[in-house]
Amino acid sequence: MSPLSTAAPLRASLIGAPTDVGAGARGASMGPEALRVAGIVAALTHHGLEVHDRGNLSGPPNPWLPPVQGYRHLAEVVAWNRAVFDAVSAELASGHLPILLGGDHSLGLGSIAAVARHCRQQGRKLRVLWLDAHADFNTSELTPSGNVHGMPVACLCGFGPRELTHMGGEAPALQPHQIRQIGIRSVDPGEKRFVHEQGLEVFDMRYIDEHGMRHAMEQALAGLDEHTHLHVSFDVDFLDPEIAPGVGTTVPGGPTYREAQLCMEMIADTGRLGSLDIVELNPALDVRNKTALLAVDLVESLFGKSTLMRQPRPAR
Ligand SMILES: [Mn+2]
Repeated sequence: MSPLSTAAPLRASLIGAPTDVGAGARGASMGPEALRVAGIVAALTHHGLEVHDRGNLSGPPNPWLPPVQGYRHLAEVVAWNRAVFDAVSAELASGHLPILLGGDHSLGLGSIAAVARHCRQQGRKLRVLWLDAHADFNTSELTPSGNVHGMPVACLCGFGPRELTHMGGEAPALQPHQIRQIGIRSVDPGEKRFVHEQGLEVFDMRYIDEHGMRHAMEQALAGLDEHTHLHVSFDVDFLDPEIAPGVGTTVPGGPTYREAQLCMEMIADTGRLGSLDIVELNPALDVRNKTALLAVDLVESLFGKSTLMRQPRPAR
């Protein structure tokens, strides 16, 4: 273990994945650059992190075609997710905290598959917080659209095409009990039944209305210990569209600015954050980059307190 007196700064790596092949609207492909323009590197550096911007991954362009057998752009989604899987795996192996700059939320699949494999190899527990307006638990049979950004949680739990469910070798990458979904307020009817069948723990907006964000987060973060890797998959449409208009699939009635801040601060307080996705930011629909600026502001909260409270990471 590192001596306490020489606590090394937390090293984080930004991985841009400029694609919208999994989405139903074009524009999330511009997300990584909008987050950089909004100052994500300076914000994280300000909080004591050593930030390595790895630039952007590359992959196939968006062919903008209708779904084939229930999936839209499956080959392209697979290619982008493989690139994300490899990049996130490499950062974890070198002891860096990967921050995926999406891109649409189908990329959560490659990112979390890499994190799950890393945790299996290291014998660490994994908890995934899925901050989103949507459950993203569709399958090709249930989905009305075929857009794969509505399916990553189902794929991670083993339901989907083999190329996606087996991204990390073993399938399923995750068990439903490892996931907590927060802010959910738009679920397709068939998807809703499937979420219940699989026993996903969901803190939807009704729950947050009735019990408050503090109680929801206490429940979602319960049971973490020093052996737990916490992954946050932050879909920007989690936020209320009044404050975050720059997303492809706005749903009214999301968390307010203060509720979102509290959510991030409570995650920071655990000191367990090990990896992060920031996805679905769509600059084409934003207003003077305000949604990107808000996302950066919230990500600062996600790291602000934890950098002071965090234990020095073991030397590798
Ligand atoms: Mn999502």
